[in-house]
Amino acid sequence: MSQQATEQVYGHYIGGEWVDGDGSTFESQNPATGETLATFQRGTEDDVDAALEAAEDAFEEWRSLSYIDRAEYLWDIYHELRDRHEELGEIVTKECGKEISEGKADVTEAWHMVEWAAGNARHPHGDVVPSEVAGKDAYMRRKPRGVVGCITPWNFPVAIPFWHMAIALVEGNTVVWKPAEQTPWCGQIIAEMMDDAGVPEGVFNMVQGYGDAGAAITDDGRVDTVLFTGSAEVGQEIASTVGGEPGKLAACEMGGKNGIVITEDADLDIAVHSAIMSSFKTTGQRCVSSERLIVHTDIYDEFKERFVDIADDVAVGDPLEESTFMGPAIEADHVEKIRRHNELAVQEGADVLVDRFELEADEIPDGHEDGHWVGPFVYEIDYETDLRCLEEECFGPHVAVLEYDGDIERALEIHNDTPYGLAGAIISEDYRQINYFRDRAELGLAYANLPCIGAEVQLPFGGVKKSGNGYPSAREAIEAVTERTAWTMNNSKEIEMAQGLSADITTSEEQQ
Ligand code: UN1
Repeated sequence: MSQQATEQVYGHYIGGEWVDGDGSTFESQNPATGETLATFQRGTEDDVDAALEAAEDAFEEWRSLSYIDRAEYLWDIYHELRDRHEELGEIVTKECGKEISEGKADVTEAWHMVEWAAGNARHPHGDVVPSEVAGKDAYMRRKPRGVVGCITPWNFPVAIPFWHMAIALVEGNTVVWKPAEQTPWCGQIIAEMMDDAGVPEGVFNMVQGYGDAGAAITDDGRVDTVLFTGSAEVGQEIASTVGGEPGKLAACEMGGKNGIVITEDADLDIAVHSAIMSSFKTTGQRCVSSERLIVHTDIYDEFKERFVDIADDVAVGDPLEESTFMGPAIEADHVEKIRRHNELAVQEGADVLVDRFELEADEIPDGHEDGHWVGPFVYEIDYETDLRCLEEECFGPHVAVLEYDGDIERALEIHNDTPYGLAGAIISEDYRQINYFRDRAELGLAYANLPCIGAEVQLPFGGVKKSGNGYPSAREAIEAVTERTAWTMNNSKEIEMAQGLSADITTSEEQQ
């Protein structure tokens, strides 16, 4: 599929073939203009069934290849992602509305992950473990789990699929993937890359569609591991269904209600810059975006003034323009969800500092009147423990400024008072405060003197509490798609046991 929208209806990719479904279709739309980009088959249980069968059939042959041979297919994809950087970055921007530097960064993050997974094929795997018994060699070895079901979100429509699939494939699993229904065009392109790279039939399968197709994947007994990145509601449902099935595993990375602690010892330039980036980049639609700024009373007024000044002014506009800071929200329903969160804050007593929810007509670029526009919403509220607006993720440019008085312990109390625990940051010049935050913040991803967005692929990615179980991305994902075997081999002709256990077999005759 090229960059031009066409009349064609794009299908699923199952068992190495492009296939149509039952004829029902859906469209991908550009959230900045409302224009239709392309039409796709909408997957059903039958399509998922065929994809799972293909994945199961392909598993034995795929697992029997060496790591290095499996990785070889991915190197082709790595080069294609790099060669088509500009073009694919634009497609990401057109389909999910992220401004163009973010569209391109999404593609860059994808090839970083492919590079990590394919490069890892040549690295040592597992451990040689000493045995108590000199004649024994013990190793830790890994085996692929089998069929991996991947469900990915729209906000990183190229990067996150590779977080899941690059590692699952190199480790010897086969894959059935459902891209987000908002970004099927990116899904189509990734499937074309797998096809071009000659990935053997059935090893990689893609079914386009909605949550019903996703559920058909995650609920099926043929799936050994589910890799999910997306909302907490769906993730929790998957984790609880899959958790009840012996032998099956779900690695889920979900949302956050991320906070930035700005102490009395903060450098305010760094504080304001980090807070603006974390709250409004990607129009607040990152699971690592920040929705709570926890600011010490000594610097509160100055921080607030500077933050509000910029929030009032950040450039919302055509995401294809390099001068744009924030593109649109993904879809009309999401704009409504953001509206409800803004209203909830007001109902709970918020004092609104910036309300650009309804943008001025001249802020909306020409020809983009049908886009899903929304601007920053900033409010202050007295911190209390049971405020829903401080607990529920909005996933938009919606942020609370909270004043605290006291020491770093107090800041952490407020910071940790959320059901989530994905990403967060501290802004301070005092290393003791920084280290306290590092050790006590309930988070999977923690930053000092930086925004809380922008994790690199070679780091673990994932959260604690309601945010997930910390598997997806790089090394940790290997745990989710493989089984470990503790393998011990005897080099002696005698059997000798550990722990002093007797290996003697006595007979009843010897007993008498
Ligand atoms: C997400 O927000 O859903 O750390 C993923 C980051 C990106 C990934 C974010 N590397 O901001």
